[in-house]
Amino acid sequence: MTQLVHTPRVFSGIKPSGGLTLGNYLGAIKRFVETQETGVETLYCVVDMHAITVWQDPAELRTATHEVAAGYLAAGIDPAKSILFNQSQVSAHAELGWIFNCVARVGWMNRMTQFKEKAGKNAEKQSLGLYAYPSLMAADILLYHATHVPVGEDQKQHVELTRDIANKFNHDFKAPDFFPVPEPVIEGPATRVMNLRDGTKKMSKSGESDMERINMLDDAATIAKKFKKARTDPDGIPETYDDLSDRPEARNLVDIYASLADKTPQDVVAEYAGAGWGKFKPALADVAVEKLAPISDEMKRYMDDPAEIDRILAVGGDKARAIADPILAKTYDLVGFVRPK
Ligand code: AQP
Repeated sequence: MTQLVHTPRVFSGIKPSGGLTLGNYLGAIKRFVETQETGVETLYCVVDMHAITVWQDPAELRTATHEVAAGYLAAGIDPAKSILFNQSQVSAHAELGWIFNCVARVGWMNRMTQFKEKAGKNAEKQSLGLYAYPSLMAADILLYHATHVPVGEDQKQHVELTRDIANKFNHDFKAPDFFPVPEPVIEGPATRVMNLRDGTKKMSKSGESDMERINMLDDAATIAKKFKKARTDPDGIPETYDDLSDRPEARNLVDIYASLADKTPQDVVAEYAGAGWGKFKPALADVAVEKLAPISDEMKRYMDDPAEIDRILAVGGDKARAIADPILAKTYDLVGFVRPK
């Protein structure tokens, strides 16, 4: 239905809440680049307004915004092919986000597992923004009438909530098909890269210990050390991938290898069947360094020239506003807001 009335358009974002991790790269950026090359219209955002849902030191937020933008560019996002910008440059995100706060129901927000995980036992002390985060994310996507949202597994529930918001808005304001009902696109062997110290938790920028994640700016020696110390079990690589189903740490390392090497996890298991970790971990570190070093070198080059990053983001912001402003104006008309004609 959606595809019949809306031209395919892809939106996704990454929040600058710290340095980029291998999870962000494999679960998001690598796939964003592949999507860009299919020729579909793509918008990629540094979602800085989401970052401040937890405290960010202002200077560190600026640096992290530059790092995420540098990560996009270094990995192959081409500003001539994709619209690359940071969220706070397009004020329509906040404006549509407010409308969606009035469409979404408190009960829907209460079901969001990411809030529960992040808030833990201290829900009362979290910012209201952290709780409302998913309706701002719905605005990010629907402001551009995006039809497809490539994300990691952890964001699936938020895209589903975006679908609910789109449907409710279209229904309440008697505007069938005004907002597309977007599809989450969750593909590949690394849709959920796990923490290197605990295979039941995902790898996060803001995880407690640096040893639990690979940062995109880690050097070769650090990458090798982190994989060497990654938690595993006494068994090595089994005969089949299915044998890894209840071995989360071991499966995670195989999945990371597969995604980096552009192989299937089944092929990786077949190649290393019977090998111990003493053989597999150095091979994993080698493939990681081979794939990540050129990206991190390029990231550093961009980060040495923040004015160039700012220029690219400003151009992207102009292009994003050109799509967003008419959609927001139409939304205001549907809601009944009076605005200058
Ligand atoms: N571990 C992961 N595996 C696969 N995909 C991941 N993504 C994040 N972590 C993994 C995907 O990266 C995109 C951007 O995510 P984000 O930075 O906006 O938010 P997040 O998912 O909350 O990321 P972090 O690293 O866990 O940040 P913090 O620690 O600050 O909350 C999304 O598509 C996400 O799925």
